[in-house]
Parts: sequence; C-alpha cells; structure tokens
Amino acid sequence: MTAGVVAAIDLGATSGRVIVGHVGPDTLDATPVARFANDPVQISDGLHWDILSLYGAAVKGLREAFRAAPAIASIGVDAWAVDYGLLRGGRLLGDPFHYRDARTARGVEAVHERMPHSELYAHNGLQFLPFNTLYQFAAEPRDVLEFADTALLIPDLVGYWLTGQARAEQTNASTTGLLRDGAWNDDLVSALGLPRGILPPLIAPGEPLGALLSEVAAAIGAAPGTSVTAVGSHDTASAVVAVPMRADAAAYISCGTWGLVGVEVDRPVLTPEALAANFTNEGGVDGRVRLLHNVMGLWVLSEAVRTWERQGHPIDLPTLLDSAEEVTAPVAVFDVNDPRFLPPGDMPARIDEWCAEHGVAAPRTRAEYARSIVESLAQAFADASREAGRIGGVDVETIHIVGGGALNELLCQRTADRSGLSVLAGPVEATALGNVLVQARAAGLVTGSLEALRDLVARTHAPRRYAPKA
Ligand code: LFR
Repeated sequence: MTAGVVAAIDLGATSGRVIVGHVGPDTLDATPVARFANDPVQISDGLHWDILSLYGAAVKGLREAFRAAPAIASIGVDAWAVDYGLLRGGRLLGDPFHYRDARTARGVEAVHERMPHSELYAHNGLQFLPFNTLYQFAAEPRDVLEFADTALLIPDLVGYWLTGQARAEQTNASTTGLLRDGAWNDDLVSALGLPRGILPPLIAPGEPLGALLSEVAAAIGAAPGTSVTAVGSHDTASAVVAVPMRADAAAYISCGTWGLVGVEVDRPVLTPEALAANFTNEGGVDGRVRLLHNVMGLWVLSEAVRTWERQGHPIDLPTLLDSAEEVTAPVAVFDVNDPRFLPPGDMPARIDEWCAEHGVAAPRTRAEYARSIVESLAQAFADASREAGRIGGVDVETIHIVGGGALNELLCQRTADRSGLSVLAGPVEATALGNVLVQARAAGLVTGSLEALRDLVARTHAPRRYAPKA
C-alpha cells in the first residue's frame, strides 16, 4: 500500500476550507489549500447561511486542490450539524437558516406541545438544543415545508451540487432528531406532523455518494468520474474519528466554537441520568455512538472579542490570552451553558448580567473577562468529562482536546487542573483529518477499525500533555 491523496471541504464557524490530505499506512497530513470566510448574513426574516458564496468558494478551492495534487482520488464534505436547505425539483428554495437564529424558539414550542422532551428523548436520544433540526422544521411556515420535496443538510446539499445525488449522511442525520436505530423514525415524523417525503435516503460514512457531475469535474480540473465519498459529514463526527484516544479510558473535547465533551460508546445511553444531564447520543462513524454534551465553547470568547472590536478596541488574541494568564485575583466562574450566551451579541454585558443575578463580582478588565471565560469553560469541560464517564460507564483517565482549542494553552492547563486529569491536546486539525481518513479507508489507502485510524493519528500527530497542577 502506498500513500494516496484525497480532498476535504470543511465548512466551519469561522471559515470554510478546502484541504488536501495525503494518507498511507505511515502517512497522514492535511494541508489547507484554500480558506474563505463563512459569515452568516442577517436579513429581515432572520440569520442565514450565505450558501452560494460558500459553494462558489469551495469549488474554487477544489480547483486549487486539483492543481496542487492532480491525483486526488476522492472528495468528502463536512460542516456543522442541524442546518439544511429546502429544495423542490432540484432548486433551492431560499438561503438556509443559521441555527443561531431566534426563530427556533417557535419550533420548540410547537414540537413540545405535541411531545415533551423526555418523550422525544426516548425516540432519538438527543440532548435538548433549541436548534435541533426537528425544531427548525417546526418553525418553517407550513406551506413552505409542504411545497419542498427534499431537505438536505448542508454537507449533503454541497454533495448534491457536486454529484446530483440527494442523500442524507447518517452521522449528521442523527442530529435532526428524526433518526432511530440508523433509520428515519417514521412514527416520530408522523407524530410531529412533518412531511416524510422530504427526507432523502440515508448513506453511511465510507460509502460512495457518486461521481462528480461532468461540468463540475471540468470546472475544477478533476478527472471525469472522480468520486465524492460520504464521510462523517457532521464535523464533530469527523473530529472524533481523529481523536488519538483509547475510547475505553478517555473523554474527548472537540473544542472550537463549541466544546463537544463526551465519550464514545457502542450503543445509545437513554437512562434517566443521561436525560437529566442533557447528554446526546449522536451517530458516529462505524456505528459508534457519540455520547456528549454541547458546552458553549470558544464562541463566548470570540463574541467578546468581536464586541470589543465593534467598540473600537482592536484585539490581538494571543496578547489577550497572555494577559489573562497573568491575572492573579480570583475571577467569576459563570455558567457558560446558560442559554443567554447562545445568540450573537455583547458577551461582556451578558457576563455582567449573569454575575449580578448570582451575586458574584463581575470581571473589570478585558484580561479578567478573558480569564473568567477560560476558567468557566475549563470548569464546564471538567464537569462534563466527569459526567460523560459516569453516564457512559467509561473510567476516564485522560481528557483529549482536539480542534482549535488545543492551541489555547491556558484552557488546556486549566482543564487539567480543574479535572485533576491529564489533558492530551491535539491534533488541531482533527475534523479535516477525520474527513480525510474515512475517505482514505474507503479508497483502500489505509485499512482497519477506528482504533487503527486513531493509532495512525497518534503516530503522526503526537498530542501535547498537560499534567494537572496541585
Ligand atoms: C460543531 C457543531 C456541533 C453542533 C453545532 C451546531 O461545529 O457541529 O456538534 O451541535 O455545531 O450544528
């Protein structure tokens, strides 16, 4: 077996990227060849994806990728979960909504009138998040939903434009709340009064989605017949593939905009404890289950930075984090999971509000705010890791942090300190690596179980260890 090359499209919260990955039995790298903004657009009816600009930029990025590596054997697409486009006759009916749009509140009310969360949980095992796709469907005007003939989650929509094949990839489909035991849950769909016909046939990670449409292949300089492969198209599912962990003794945190904190288990955990702790059972690659909880993540810090910049204070993040590290006075540890921190907006003001309501002294300087956010995230990460182990029956000895958060030394160290466990940080590019690995295995460039893939990650991307300090 020799190394081969595949390409990944990853649409993340701060940017979209096209990545070229070289993979072989002893080789694994993922190099971004194009990066473009992924800025949601607020218009009068709400917050939307700028999906056509993103698709255009991704196609341009693929052209770069094929110029750099003409032998690319396959393409895989991932993005964040839950959001979708509605189509009729192959035509997109409008710019997809972004999950941080406030309309979801309407959907939650409509769904819970028919079925409370505890009953939904028995069906789908999903934590309550107001933006789960089923709530978004319920927030759509009825006539729009009925006019549509297909709903495609964002990576599936991109895959459709690349290949003409309309499918729903399993890991991401699990975040709709409408899947049970790997199939669409017809009973639930009908109990919620949703149109079953808009849900396309499912596809598993590693299966071929289809060949590039000839006009797409020509536009990007790919050989005719180049295929698109289904990957863990939920970005978190791809990230978990590339956590260099021993799943029976570790928790993971996929840390970017969100901190997805959990363990990997073989089957869903639907116990009263899991329900009470609001843990989710999302579909993983190879039928594994991602038993995890969404912690608000670095979003709180980036929104705080954006707020200060809007107020005319340019911020250099590394300098801010250095000054946060030097703060010696105790700072407020607030509940990062409070729903007030979900929508875009003035995070420092919301932190002040939280502190006032809880009789805690609010931070005063920007360094103190940053330190307070990092300490609060580290505490939430430590708590959720412990909970994940307890609920999933995993004796957690180590916490792995992958994604952009692995670069945040203060956060990694404080998570180790607050949990009393070693933190292993990296790889930063876990999502891209997971996407690339699943394609590479489908193409026969590597073989084996997720354990074998993780072993390759560990050999090529040794994580950095943070020991807890007393
Ligand atoms: C992370 C992520 C989370 C999901 C949230 C919204 O990028 O995909 O896993 O809960 O975004 O889709």
